[in-house]
Amino acid sequence: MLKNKIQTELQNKVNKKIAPLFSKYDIDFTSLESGMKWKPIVLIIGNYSSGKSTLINEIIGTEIQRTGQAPTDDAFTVITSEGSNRPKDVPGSTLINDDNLPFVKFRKYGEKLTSHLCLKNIDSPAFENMAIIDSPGMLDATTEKDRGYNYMEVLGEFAKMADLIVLMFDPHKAGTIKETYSAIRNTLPEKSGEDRIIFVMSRIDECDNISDLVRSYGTLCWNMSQMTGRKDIPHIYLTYSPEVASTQNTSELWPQERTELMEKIHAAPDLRLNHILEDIDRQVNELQIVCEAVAEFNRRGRSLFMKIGKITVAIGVGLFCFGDVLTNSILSLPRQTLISSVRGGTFSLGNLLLPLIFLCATLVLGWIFYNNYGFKKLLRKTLENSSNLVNRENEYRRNLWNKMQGKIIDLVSNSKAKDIWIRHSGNLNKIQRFLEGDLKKYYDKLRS
Ligand SMILES: Nc1nc2c(ncn2[C@@H]2O[C@H](COP(=O)(O)OP(=O)(O)OP(=O)(O)O)[C@@H](O)[C@H]2O)c(=O)[nH]1
Ligand SMILES: [Mg+2]
Repeated sequence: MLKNKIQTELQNKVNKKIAPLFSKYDIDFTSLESGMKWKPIVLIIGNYSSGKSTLINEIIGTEIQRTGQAPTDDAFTVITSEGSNRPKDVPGSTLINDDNLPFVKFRKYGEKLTSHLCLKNIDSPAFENMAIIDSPGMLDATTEKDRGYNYMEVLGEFAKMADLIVLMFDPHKAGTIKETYSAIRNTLPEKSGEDRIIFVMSRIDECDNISDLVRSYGTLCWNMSQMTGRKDIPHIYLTYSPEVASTQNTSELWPQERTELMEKIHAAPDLRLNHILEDIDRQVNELQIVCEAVAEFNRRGRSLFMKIGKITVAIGVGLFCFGDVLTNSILSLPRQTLISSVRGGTFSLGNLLLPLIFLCATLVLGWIFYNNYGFKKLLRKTLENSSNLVNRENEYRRNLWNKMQGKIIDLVSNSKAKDIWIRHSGNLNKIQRFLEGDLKKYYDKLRS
């Protein structure tokens, strides 16, 4: 309950202090917003027939999901307890239009996904504060294209919302883990995403013997080290469903980590607040790097403006004093120059006319030069080498840059010459204060 209170408080703070900045820099805020809104989510993904629905039925204790040897599920099914106010089955079209649910963002994937999305409202106290999502099993790359929506991207979107992702494989398809993993990895926070995913090799009872199992396990480990680039292999849960296991005496023959896996899944809600903090942390850091880059571009624009301005003013003053001397010697106009009128004590306002015209014309030309040439050149040069807009001193900053580069280039290339006067330091301070003050406070609260 205390955690719920902290979550609401944090949500209010983000909406008040940070949300307006996201829209200022044209950064999508909806995923952060929807992430904070709903209950903890466990997402089950993996190859078709790897035992996803069987595991879910086991967790819930009823045959809520259909199971079968051929590809069975072609829909994303959200299973949760929403109370008696909601019907037992809620179609995708309702889900994507309900602002209180985090599925509005799926609207953009169109009718094909909407008709393959649904919510099953079950009567179970354990699921009042938790939802579990069953997903269509992964097929091969060519068949994926026939779904009519970008399956991998949608998977990534679900992964972003999830507090725990269970990635399931069976011994027959241990080699196809890579695509699924890379689809979700990029969507998770850089530093901590790893511990949101658990790897499960299911249906191990179907291995004929231990050496068969070891071979499959070895393939899986090899693929994992290839995709994570790490030598340490994360824990892989080796499980089977006792209810459908094919071998007799399975308990004696095979290791079984099903209970531990179940405990992990049931403990997922506890990770919720931490994940919300990590997500906010990641997105506010993304916002910060965008803000820094735009601020740097504007600073360069102002410094160029000052440089051109100084030269323009120097020329303007020169022409103000001596321009009429020049025209006088060439065209004999004006008859009396400003300097000679001052010297001869015959100065009148009329003597200022031509010098002022010179001065104003120079200033106007300077502005035109800055506007039509200087600023455009600066813009071109900056875009050619945009990566030096911000410091990218470490891996974390470089990754942030890679992720936000497109947005930064968009913002910079759409900026106008007059925009250089927009100061971003106030926004940067706000972001910094939020990261170092508010967010830290919540991390500490969570630890205590
Ligand atoms: N022997 C054995 N069979 C299993 C196990 N888990 C699931 N099965 C069977 O494997 C088949 C596929 O299981 P599902 O739970 O439907 O697999 P899924 O991952 O949901 O598949 P899709 O919905 O098609 O993506 C079913 O016939 C299950 O009865 C297991 O641990 N051992
Ligand atoms: Mg299924």
